Order: sequence, then C-alpha cells, then structure tokens
Amino acid sequence: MKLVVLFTLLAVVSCEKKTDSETKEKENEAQVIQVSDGKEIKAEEKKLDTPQTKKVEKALDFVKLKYDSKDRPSSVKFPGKAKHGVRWQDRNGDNWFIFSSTRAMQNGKLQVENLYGTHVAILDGEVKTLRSVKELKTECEDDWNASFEQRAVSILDLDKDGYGELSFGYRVTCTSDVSPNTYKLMVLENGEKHILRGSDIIDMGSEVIGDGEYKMEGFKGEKVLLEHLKKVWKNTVKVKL
Ligand SMILES: [Ca+2]
Repeated sequence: MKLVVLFTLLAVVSCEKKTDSETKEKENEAQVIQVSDGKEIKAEEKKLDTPQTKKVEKALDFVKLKYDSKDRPSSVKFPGKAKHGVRWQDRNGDNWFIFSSTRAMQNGKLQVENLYGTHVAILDGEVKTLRSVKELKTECEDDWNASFEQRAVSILDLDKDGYGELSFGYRVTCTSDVSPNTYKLMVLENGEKHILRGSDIIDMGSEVIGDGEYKMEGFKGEKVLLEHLKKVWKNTVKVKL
C-alpha cells in the first residue's frame, strides 16, 4: 500500500514537472508567434526610436526604392517646390526625402534659392517628419548662391541596423568673384544628423584654389558613417569650372 502511495506521489510530481515544462514551451511558442507576426513586429517598432534600444530589436529589411513624385502621398509635406527626392524602406517604414527650394530676392532684383531637405517616414498610416534641414539666404553684400550636390546623394545601411543612411550635400557661397564655396556634407539616419562642414576646391584648369578642409559635427562614434562621408567628401569636394 505504501509503495502504491509513493508511486502515486512520484507520478504526480513527475506530471507537475512535465506541466511546468510544457508551460515553458508554450511561452516560447507564443514568443515565436509574436515575433513571426508582422503586425506585432510593427507595433513594437513604432516605439523603438532611441539609440539604446534600436540595436537589439529585430530589424525590418532596408530596401532602396525607386522615387517617383507621382507616388508621393499628399501627407508628405515640405517647404517650397520639390527639386528631386529619394525613397527607401527601413524600420521607420516608408521613407521619403524631398529636396526642395523657395525663391528669395537678393539686392532687390536677383532671385536666389533657399534650400530645404525634409525626411518623412510613414508607418501604419502614421506620418512623421524625422528631420528637416534648411539653408536660408543670409545677409550678403555680394552674390549669394546655394545648390545641392547631386553626386553626394547615397542611401545605404552600412551599420546594418535596419535604418537607412541618407547622404547628401550642398554648396553655399557669398562672393563677387571666383572663390571656394562653403560645402556641407551630411548623413541622416533615423532622425540623427552627422555632418562634415568646410570649404570646397575650385579647379579652373590652370589654377586650383581652396584646401577642401572640413570639421566634423554630430559624430559620436559612428565610425562606419564617418568613413563613408569622408569618401564622399573626397569624391565630391572639387568643382571644375
Ligand atoms: Ca543604418
């Protein structure tokens, strides 16, 4: 009789252990299901916009997309008139970056352009402006000019964190003769801006002016982004006249 009780007790304990084990498996299954569910992932990712958390979460695929202004939703707002744009998908959703400009008068007659860059991301119908960049006409007695550098544009995900990195640049000048322009080259990632700011090099054939020196701003150890931007600087800093 005692043996029967002992076996019964052992069986109960064993059964309880098995039940614990099964429960753990079910929890694991539930986690897997949650991670596999695209909607659940998106709901989680909407909260993930801090550098501290973005590295540890599962990333959506970064994909560069074809930009077509006809596809651009009316909810993508930007100042002035669009000059061109780029588009990509990443963990922020459907990303649009619009290069635009407005016209401003200079010295009462000549028209100059104010430049704007606007990064808008759309996720599950929610529209967010992640970063705006602008270069406005400043006080300038001579000719003021600002223009985007098309050769500097790239969209990559070099650090593989699921957030696209948009690089672009523009030149600004206030001068009445031929002299180096201020050159600003930047990379935007998930609303953060890292920039190289300096002056460009003018190649006039018989003479080259400017040193192409720059200073770094906004870098906090993003080595891969800095190295990329340095290469872009080297490839785009010179202007041939
Ligand atoms: Ca990235």
